[in-house]
Amino acid sequence: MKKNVSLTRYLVEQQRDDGLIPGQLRLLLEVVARACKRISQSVNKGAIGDVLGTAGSENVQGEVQKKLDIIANEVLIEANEWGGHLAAMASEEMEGIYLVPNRYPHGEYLLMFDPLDGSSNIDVNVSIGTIFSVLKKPDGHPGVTEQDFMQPGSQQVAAGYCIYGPQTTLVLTVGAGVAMFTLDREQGSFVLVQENVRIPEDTKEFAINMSNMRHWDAPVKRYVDECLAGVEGPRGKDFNMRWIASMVADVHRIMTRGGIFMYPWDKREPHKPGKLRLMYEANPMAWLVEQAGGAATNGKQRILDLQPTQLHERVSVILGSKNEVEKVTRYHSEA
Ligand code: P6P
Repeated sequence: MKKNVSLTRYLVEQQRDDGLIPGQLRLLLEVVARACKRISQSVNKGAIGDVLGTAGSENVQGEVQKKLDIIANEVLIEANEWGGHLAAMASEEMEGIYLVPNRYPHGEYLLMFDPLDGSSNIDVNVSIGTIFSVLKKPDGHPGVTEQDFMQPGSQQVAAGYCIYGPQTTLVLTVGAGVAMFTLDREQGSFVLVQENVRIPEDTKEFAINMSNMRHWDAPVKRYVDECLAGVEGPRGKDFNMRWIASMVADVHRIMTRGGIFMYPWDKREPHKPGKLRLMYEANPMAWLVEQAGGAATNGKQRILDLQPTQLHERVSVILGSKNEVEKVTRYHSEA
């Protein structure tokens, strides 16, 4: 891998060499990266920057908003609205879509994001992150409506996340594999640290919130029980467990060393298909994982094949090492 390649150079070379990144999309990705840099600066200030704690408001999901949720959302809106590459945006923190104001030029892309995922970890200094997904606006009609966003994850043209942890690292795909860029604060730019990321097809590490065990469906219980049975059980090997309760951090671990992440449907709120959001959490993460050789289903179907009907719809998520995801999915089909 070439040394000291900036995100800009990487994107220019990808644009020039394989044409996967049209100029407008390259511009969009650079703007999102710059916004993530600014969010990282706010996150890193913590109490010093008076950015911790709640904002005293709730988002459309009825979740208490943290100050940093609102800051991150505003940074992404302000950074992206004037560039001319977007037609509209959508965010976990906003009920409806955000149309680019008429005073700015409009482009052909739709940007969705969870501006700061893992908010419950902000005040306790545990890694959090920004997740984003890019679609193309459907042709054939002027203006943009929420219906234009209702595209399956397989239609994404770019997806990524930025994890604000010991390093600030941007992880990105445009459909030609996954690359990772770590922020060099001295240069002020993201530097390529890994390309062609591969997730091992097998693993000994599973991630799920075990406190919900009594609410799980039988296939999930069967899978986790077999992991817990260890080397004496049907799996013939011992497993380790991790749960950071920050999807970006749990997924980054899987992108780095393999594993399986599960936030499945459970009996607590049976009318909801799951906790995580399809459009701006599950879809971008599912594409990244698949591009790195992993798999992602809702227990029954490939996540990227799901046809969305609502902007903030939820979904059951099982993703990571291919052979483990296939096992859990098979258990659902056998149930
Ligand atoms: P629980 C964070 O709030 C989040 O949306 C994901 O980042 C994370 O994986 C999950 O919820 C954690 O949920 O129920 O374990 O707190």
